[in-house]
Parts: sequence; structure tokens; C-alpha cells
Amino acid sequence: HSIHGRAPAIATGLATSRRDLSVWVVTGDGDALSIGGNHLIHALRRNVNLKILLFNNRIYGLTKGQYSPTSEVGKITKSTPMGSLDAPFNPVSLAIGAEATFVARTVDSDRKHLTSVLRQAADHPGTALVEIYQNCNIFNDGAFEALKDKERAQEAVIRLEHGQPIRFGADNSKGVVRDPATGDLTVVPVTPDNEHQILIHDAHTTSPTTAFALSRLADPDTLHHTPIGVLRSTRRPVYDTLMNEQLDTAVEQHGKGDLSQLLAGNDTWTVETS
Ligand SMILES: Cc1ncc(C[n+]2csc(CCOP(=O)(O)OP(=O)(O)O)c2C)c(N)n1
Ligand SMILES: [Mg+2]
Repeated sequence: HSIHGRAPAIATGLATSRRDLSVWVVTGDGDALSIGGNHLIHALRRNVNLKILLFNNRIYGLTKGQYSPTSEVGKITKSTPMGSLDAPFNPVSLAIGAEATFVARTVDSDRKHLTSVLRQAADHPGTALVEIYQNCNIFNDGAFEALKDKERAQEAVIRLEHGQPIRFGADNSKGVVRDPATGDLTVVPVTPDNEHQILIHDAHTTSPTTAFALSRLADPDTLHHTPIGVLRSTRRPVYDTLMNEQLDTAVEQHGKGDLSQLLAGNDTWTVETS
């Protein structure tokens, strides 16, 4: 419970001072990416020990249906009666760009997948960002239907598994390869000739380049080729640990401070006159 958008700031204080807790932020696309966008990117770059669940329904639900930073271009809402003009954020791309060490995506109605992703997030030391595609049956119904309908999902969803070739579709007939000319990732029909070129998913690689390219595969209109699962899971020093090490060093060098004495005490500065 905190002010709209500010959960990562409150949670940073909590996670750094109460290291016995597992601290989870539950947020929305409006909360995390509009009013709270700044707090979100700095929590990610600091790698605070937080788990952030970003429920993305591509709308402001609570305030009754205004467009959000993940709404598609041209979305007609009460606040955009002629269609929204803004290009949307891709939260997974944004998180990877903000130096996040753990970035995943899952879907609200797929309990098995959601559970597996949340367990991996829980085990991650540092900030874990999990985007959860969520329906809003009142203000944005059917937002992710292409990923939920059994038949359509086969073509639309790419289930990433670390160490496995990135294949999907009926009979795993499609795969992701790197285009040698551009270095970008593309989807191709798998044939005996190109089977060995299908990319093997490596969530643990330090470079964010391929995870970012994977996050860009989805077509924003049809949602075809939407990767779900853990895109990136890497290790970097955790902010809480570093901060507490500094505090220990400060105590060693200067002794333990007394906050109430500092607040109620004398001036901590001197004004020199010449
Ligand atoms: C400081 C502040 N500004 C604005 C609001 C109004 N407000 C409440 S929820 C919300 C947006 C919610 O959108 P999202 O985070 O996507 O959550 P959803 O309701 O869709 O789950 C806004 C603008 C507020 N409560 N507090
Ligand atoms: Mg929302």
C-alpha cells in the first residue's frame, strides 16, 4: 500500500532495511509505466531484491477505461475518442533496456505457466520483472484472446525454455533464426536444411541483445510470435547487499550512529565567516 506509481520506491526502502522479507510489488500498466515509470526503471537498474508483477491489461481499469502506455495505437477510449496517438511501450523491452537482471512474461489464465514463472522470479536474487498479460472484461475485453484461444495460441505463442531450440506452431513447424544479413531474429518454417540454425534459448547470457530481439518478435496487432517465459535471468550484485556492506563498513569506521540524536541534536554544519 502506497501512493499510485510509487510502490518501487516504498518497496526499495522495505527490501533494503528488512532483508528477512521477500518483497513483492503488484502493479499495473498505468501504475508502473505512466505515473511510476521513473521509479520502475531505477529499481530495475539498481537490482534491488524485489519481485515486480506487472499486470498488463493495456488500459486504466480502476479509473474506468482510459488508454494506457501499453494501449495499441488508435485505441478508442473515453480519453481518446478519436483514437490514441501514442506508440505503446513494450514492458519487456523496457525492462531489458533498463538493465533488469530477470525479465519474464506470462498470461493470467495459464496457471501452470504463471506458477512456474513466479517460482523462478521468487528464486532470483535481485529485481525480477514479470509482465502478466491480463484481461479486463469490463474495459478492455479480449485484449489477449489471440494468446488464449487454443487454436490461435499455437501460432501466436512462443514458449521459451532455457537451453531448448525456440520452436512453436502446430507440430513445432516454426522456429526462430538469426538473419545473417541484419543480425535480427526472424520466424521461419523449420526444414531439415535449417533445423540446426534454430536459435537455442539462453536466458543466462550476460548480453541483453538476444533477449531484447526476442522481446521485439511479436506483432503488436495480431500478437503473433509473442514469447512467454523467462527471457532473461542473469546475475549482478544486489543493491541491498552492497548497501548493507557499506553500512557495516561505516559502523566499523565511525561507530553506530544515533538517528534521534542526529534529528534532535545541534547543527551538523558550520558557517565560516572571513
Ligand atoms: C496520485 C494518483 N494519481 C492518479 C490516481 C488515479 N488512478 C488510480 S488507478 C489509475 C490507473 C490504473 O491503471 P493500471 O495501473 O493499468 O491498473 P488497472 O486498474 O488497469 O489494473 C489511476 C490513474 C491515483 N489513484 N493516485
Ligand atoms: Mg491496467
